[in-house]
Amino acid sequence: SQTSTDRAAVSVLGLGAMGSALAEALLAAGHPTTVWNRSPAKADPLVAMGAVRAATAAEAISVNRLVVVCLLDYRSVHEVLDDVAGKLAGKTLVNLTNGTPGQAEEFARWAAEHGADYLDGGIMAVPPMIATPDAFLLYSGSSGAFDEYRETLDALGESVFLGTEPGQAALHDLSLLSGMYGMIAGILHSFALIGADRAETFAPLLRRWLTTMTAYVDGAAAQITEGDYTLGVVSNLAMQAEGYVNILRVAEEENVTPVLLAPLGPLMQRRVADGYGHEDITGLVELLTNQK
Ligand code: FVH
Repeated sequence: SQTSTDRAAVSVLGLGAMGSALAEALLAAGHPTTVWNRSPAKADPLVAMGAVRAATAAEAISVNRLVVVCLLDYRSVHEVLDDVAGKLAGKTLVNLTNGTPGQAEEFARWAAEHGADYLDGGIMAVPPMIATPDAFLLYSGSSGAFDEYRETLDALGESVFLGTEPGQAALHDLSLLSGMYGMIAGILHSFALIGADRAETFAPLLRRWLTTMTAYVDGAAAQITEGDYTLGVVSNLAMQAEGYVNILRVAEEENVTPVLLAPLGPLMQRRVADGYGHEDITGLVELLTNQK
């Protein structure tokens, strides 16, 4: 079995809820871990677990070749790293901060200008899921960095490499989050409709229904790939558009604002009016793209 000194040493910048979970997972997997946070007290529990405290971001970067950054946003990443850019030459920077593909690409260029190998990442987990089988992390950018540090990154959750375009991890991350927030919008609306009195008995029904309906994703992907929205259609759009009117009507009757669900109705009606009522609802994706 490996001792802690066999494992790559890592510096973690940013010890919020997520950065702390990442540092804890690295420590648990036997990686010598140096930690830094703007508010120093957040390092205390990790130091008690065996982490080394760095007094400054510059010190954290200096002591290890692998530097993991997990801050609130790209503004904070620049606030922390711009002043210490001179220390980045020869380092591998893994940035797990949420951002857009454009921000990731800009940051990859910035890192290259300062001599750092760059891997951008998106974390598909909440902090308690880190290092459990449910967690997966998306990466894109330097394939050399991914290959060299994959084992280390696997300590955080399953590592999924999406290629050398730095923006791909962010694009996948934000697309997955878009799916999640769309689902949350539906969940919030349905709870508002059912009311607080029935929330507890309604929850298992909602969970069962949503879990079953996620099978739609695979059929939709096949239809979108083929550009054929009649493939395997079982619930045609014209029928769904009629039923959707009732979803908006009951919201009005129950005094629930339809604001989260309303935009879908006119899109369905438009697609039906355009002659696609016999297709699956997936065809709406054509109304969503090329909107500039
Ligand atoms: N927590 C979650 O559920 C999600 C799961 C998916 C990935 N996200 C992203 O992870 C990034 C960090 O999120 P977090 O949960 O750790 O966020 P906080 O607990 O709020 O910690 C924020 C850290 O950022 C530091 N920070 C903020 N602004 C600055 C700045 N100007 N200069 C230096 N550091 C800054 C903050 O420091 P402090 O307030 O403790 O001093 C925390 O370390 C994020 O991109 C999520 O979208 C999490």
